[in-house]
Amino acid sequence: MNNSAALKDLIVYSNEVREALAVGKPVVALESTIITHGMPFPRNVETARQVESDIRAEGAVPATIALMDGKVMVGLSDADLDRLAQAENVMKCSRADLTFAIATGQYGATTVAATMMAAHLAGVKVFATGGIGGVHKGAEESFDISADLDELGRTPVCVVSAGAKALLDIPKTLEVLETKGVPVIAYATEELPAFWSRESGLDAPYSLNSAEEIGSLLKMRENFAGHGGVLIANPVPEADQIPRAEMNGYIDAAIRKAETEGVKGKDVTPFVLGAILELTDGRSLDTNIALVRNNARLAARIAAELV
Ligand code: PSU
Ligand code: MN
Repeated sequence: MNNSAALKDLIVYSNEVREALAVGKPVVALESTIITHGMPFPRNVETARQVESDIRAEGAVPATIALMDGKVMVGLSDADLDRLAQAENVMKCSRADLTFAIATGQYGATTVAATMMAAHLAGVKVFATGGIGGVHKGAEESFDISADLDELGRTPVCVVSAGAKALLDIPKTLEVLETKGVPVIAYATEELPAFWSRESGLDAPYSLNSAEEIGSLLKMRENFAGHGGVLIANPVPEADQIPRAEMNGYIDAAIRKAETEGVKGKDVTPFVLGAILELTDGRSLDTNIALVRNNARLAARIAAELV
């Protein structure tokens, strides 16, 4: 048995997801790091439930992915979601962490990379998140480049995001995505969105204006052997955004705080997000929730094009 077959055997589907896959209903994968490391309790669980119901309202089925008791959960019950959201010391799991979390039976929240792996093995082609990890500012010194980029380069899942957070080096992130062969497509805008802000100051490599057009691109891409993922960058709704100039001030301050406190490695993103939450008096969280919901709705419409 090869490794991916073994990982596949560890998948536990919720009844709703199993039935949806069996009858060919659209399914949208959701990550869990955003719940455990991206947002504070209880708004994390409220948001996770809200996003699931947004997906159902569009006629698709949500498949929130997490690691629990040595299994890869694809679709969480309400009780599982509560257990995960309230558990202490949940591991943030990217590709490098999956085996450890599974082997030791710990609770693991999956990042974009790990969620893509599980979604692909489960047969789920579309995944909604907030923002992807990328090349961190100062990566030329720290070498901090998210495994999300590598996964996008190798795993054929469409990731619907609100672009890359401006706490990353967005131009370098785009360069790496290009190197890894990942089409980056802005939705209904020519400019690459930057998570909390609709603007990044950078042109998006490509732009498409409907779920239908994105669906046909994905169907075309399936014909290419060895293709990896596609990244959709969906701008946060105007009414919910924090403009770029204002956001840059908060981001710089939060990164300085992380440096002063010596935060390193996989702790950097959660720490900086927490610092930004404080600096914006909670406004960044409202924006984060709005953009995840917006991405979930678009992902559901894209998933409907693929069935
Ligand atoms: N962006 C957010 N909240 C998050 C993340 C990104 O607003 O919680 C998470 C995602 O799971 C993403 C991960 O895949 O951070 C990237 O972490 P790293 O840079 O360590 O790969
Ligand atoms: Mn990192």
